[in-house]
Amino acid sequence: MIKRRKGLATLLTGLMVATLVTGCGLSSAKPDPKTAATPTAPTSANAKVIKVSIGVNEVSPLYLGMKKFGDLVKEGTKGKYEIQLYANAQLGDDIKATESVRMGTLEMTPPSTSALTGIDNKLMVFDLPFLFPNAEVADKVLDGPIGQNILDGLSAKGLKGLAYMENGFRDVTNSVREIKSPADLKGLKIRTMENPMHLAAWKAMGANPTPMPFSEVFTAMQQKTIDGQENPIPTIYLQKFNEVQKYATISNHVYTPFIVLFSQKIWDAMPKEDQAIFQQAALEAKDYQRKVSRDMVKDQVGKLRTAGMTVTELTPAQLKVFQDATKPVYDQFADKIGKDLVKKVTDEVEKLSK
Ligand code: TK8
Repeated sequence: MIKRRKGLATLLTGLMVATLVTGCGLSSAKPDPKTAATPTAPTSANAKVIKVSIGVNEVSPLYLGMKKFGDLVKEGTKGKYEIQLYANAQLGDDIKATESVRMGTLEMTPPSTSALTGIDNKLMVFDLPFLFPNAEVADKVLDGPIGQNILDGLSAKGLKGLAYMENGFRDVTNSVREIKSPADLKGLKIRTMENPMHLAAWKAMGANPTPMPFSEVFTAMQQKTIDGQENPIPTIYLQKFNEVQKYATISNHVYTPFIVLFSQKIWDAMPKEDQAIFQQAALEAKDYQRKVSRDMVKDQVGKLRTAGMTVTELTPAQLKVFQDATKPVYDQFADKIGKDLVKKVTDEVEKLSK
């Protein structure tokens, strides 16, 4: 719940202001609205605290994006709210943190959409392999009516969706061998997010997929209970996966959004003018965060090579083999997602890709 923290100084100030404004104590006269003291701008001691659970670390594009969000909210509400960021899934991994937000015991979390398919199957449309050809098309679909409609539908599930930030195009890493074709994946234990389509796609590519929460991935690779994982370049580099992975392949096999979620219960109790500031802050922070993420990808591929990883870039022909291997997943999950939504998204992507 939103908690008010009162420092003693603020309490005294508050009491003094209350005395002046309400007329109790020093004066019994009804305060004259023209001269009544304006409420003091909240200091951090009495700001309303909004806690945010973030699954990745403090140098990730996501953390930087949520910090930007917090700065914009603090500025826009003149310090009435304080956004407190908790990195590395301290308050729970994607699924657990989202459940806390739904219950209203946590204010916010920005998980990967892939972790939420248990809440709303429509989100699985973004897990369709090779759906988006580039980030510009992804932005247009996510920020357009299709993405907004999915955000709006989450309200019925106790989640106020504010915006989509960028997790990004996912690439596969492993500690066993260089991957140039699905055949190279044979028998490799590849960790996936807890999402049925990801499991199916990696099975279709010949791997042995193992779902687990993100916070367990580094240790599992270190202990070799899994051979590899798949995530965008900034996650691979900034979470130091190069320390436990020798090979990376730029497969860009799917684009994952992060979805900025607020507890609907807590949102509904907020003044409308505060809601508007939060919503605008999320939209501005999203644009900032996507740029941070894309700038990082540009130079972190080279940094992974400098750190000793073999980073393989696929030829168009090699990429097509992966695309063909994952095609059956579209039919396999069309009913679960909703055939009309799949068609709407693929038609929109085709139109935007011309
Ligand atoms: C972070 C996760 C993560 C995701 C994954 O909250 O689980 O692999 O890509 O980074 O959402």
